[in-house]
Amino acid sequence: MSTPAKNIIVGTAGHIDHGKSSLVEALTGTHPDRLEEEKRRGITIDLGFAFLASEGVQLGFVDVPGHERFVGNMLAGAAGVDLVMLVIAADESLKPQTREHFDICRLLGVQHGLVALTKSDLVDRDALDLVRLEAEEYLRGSFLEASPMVAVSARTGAGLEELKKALVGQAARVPGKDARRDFRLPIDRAFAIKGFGTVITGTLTSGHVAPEDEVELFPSGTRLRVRGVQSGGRFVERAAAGQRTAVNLAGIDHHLLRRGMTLAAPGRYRATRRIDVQLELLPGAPKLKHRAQVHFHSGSFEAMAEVALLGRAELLAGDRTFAQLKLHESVLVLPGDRFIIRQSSPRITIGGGTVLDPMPRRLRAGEAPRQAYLSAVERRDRTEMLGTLVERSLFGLPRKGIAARTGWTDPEIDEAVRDNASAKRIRVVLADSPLLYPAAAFDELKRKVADRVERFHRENPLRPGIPREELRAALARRLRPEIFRSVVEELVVERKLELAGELVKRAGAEVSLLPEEVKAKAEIEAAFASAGLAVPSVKEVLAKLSIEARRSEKLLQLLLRDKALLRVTPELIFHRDALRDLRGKLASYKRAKGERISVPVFKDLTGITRKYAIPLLEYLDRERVTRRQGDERVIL
Ligand SMILES: Nc1nc2c(ncn2[C@@H]2O[C@H](COP(=O)(O)OP(=O)(O)OP(=O)(O)O)[C@@H](O)[C@H]2O)c(=O)[nH]1
Ligand SMILES: [Mg+2]
Repeated sequence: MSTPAKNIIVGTAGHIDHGKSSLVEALTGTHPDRLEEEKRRGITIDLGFAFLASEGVQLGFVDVPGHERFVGNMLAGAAGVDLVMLVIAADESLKPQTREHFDICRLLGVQHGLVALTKSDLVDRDALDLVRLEAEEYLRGSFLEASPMVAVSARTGAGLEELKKALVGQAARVPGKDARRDFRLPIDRAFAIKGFGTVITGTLTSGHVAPEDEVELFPSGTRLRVRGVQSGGRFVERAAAGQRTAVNLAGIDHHLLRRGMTLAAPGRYRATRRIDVQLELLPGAPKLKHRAQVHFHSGSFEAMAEVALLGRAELLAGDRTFAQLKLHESVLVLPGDRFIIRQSSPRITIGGGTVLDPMPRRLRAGEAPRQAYLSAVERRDRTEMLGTLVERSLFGLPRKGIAARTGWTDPEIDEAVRDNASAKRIRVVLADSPLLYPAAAFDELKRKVADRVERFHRENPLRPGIPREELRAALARRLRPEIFRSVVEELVVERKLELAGELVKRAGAEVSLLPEEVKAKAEIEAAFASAGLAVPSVKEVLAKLSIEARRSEKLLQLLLRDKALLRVTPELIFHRDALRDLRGKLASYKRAKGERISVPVFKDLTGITRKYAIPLLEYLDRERVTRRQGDERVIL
């Protein structure tokens, strides 16, 4: 099996008319300008694409317009670039968009590239040397400082072979994009092809895509089916990160798709309009005020945004800070994504930075905890990030929301969860989706629950335990039921608490009575036991006791709970033995006299008045000892 080719995106950059498109054509054989208007005016307006395979490397060229009015289009193409080919015309040297494009590449985090000194056929050796010196000086200290600088002519072909070699050499140094991450493809074009239907194109920035995949469209969240995939102008079984990719989509009209939207793995991410970022202002840019309006560009997306600076009133040229951006439209971005900001008038690039948190809370005073989190994101310390996220979550962090927040793959999420759990920083509580909870807060809850149960026993010595719901209501506001359940369960496992139905009690807790209560309880029971079926009223019995009503009422409840006494009607309570005797009497009556018994006979048999007889018979009916039939009862 041959190793798959390395896929590298090469982006052109440079001033208008400096020969970018001509050079791409000279290298690949494809002229990247496709629009009628481009051909007529002889300038590039929108992105163009071409391909070159050389020595096991697949180079996908993204050719951008140099015109200052089309920097927006340039940005959409520059977003996926691995390697920049900075084009400087030998007869003109550095020009405004040479600088602006190069600034953009730096802000986007491009790490590799080379310089092509084009139109070398138009200048003599001295002039060429001068341009070379100017370019070297400009690039000193940048990522292109030590990169190849090749003089070429698209017209004569001079230097082209050397340039190709240099490109392949640089491509070998690019780490490339990660096909193992989850799928994401920012859309840069959408159109329809007869016989195929809707097609979108873009630079596949992560993961891979294949026919029949389900994908999610952002920001709308629409789920779509991939019908076919092309890469480098051919149908492929699967396209991987780093490739220019065309995706044929089923079930959607191409008018509903636009540059700036994104296709991504389904069910993982969420579009956002508020993001926390690290923001950097270019040297030489005008200062940026708190709440300034800017144009925001990320991937192929562009929208207006308001910049809220964290903890300062303005940002000066060359400075960097944490900031929160409020976008006028929704976008899918993930931590680590780069972005550019431009001002409205004059329309120039003023800065850019890195997305740190795509789902931050609204800005408020006292932002120290946010800065701690943002610093962890900047360091790309996943364990710390997750720990901080969980600690900042008020009600626990659902496992299923982490991908949208971080862009991590499932194995990465699992690892960060494991690390934090084994360091005892977080607790994993089982729920529909596992819920991550700060360990310190969990332990605090355990203490609170144990204390609350303890206090309940102290204040209610005659009650066997606190009802679950009462216990929960006494704890933190808006505590998730899963957390509460898990706290109680753990205390039960640790043999600190016990459950009895809906009651929670201290392990081993028994209702403890004072000597006078023990006596009173016995008196209540005796009063009913000695009365047989002709029971006294509850009031009467309790009134005779030497303790106050509230306590005697509780003692009665205890007797009822233990089933020493039974409540037959709200007013009538009988002793358990009296009712057992009654059942016995009915059984022997049935054996001796048959199964039918009338109310008068029942009264005679038991020696009680109608006042007790009727409620007792109804009780026996309910208990299925007897069944009413006309005026009589059948003993069952
Ligand atoms: N003599 C000479 N002319 C060139 C060379 N390369 C490009 N040109 C000419 O320069 C003009 C601009 O070339 P393009 O390739 O369109 O320039 P570009 O940088 O793509 O321009 P934009 O995309 O509009 O920014 C065209 O007329 C080309 O024929 C070269 O190596 N030598
Ligand atoms: Mg061009």
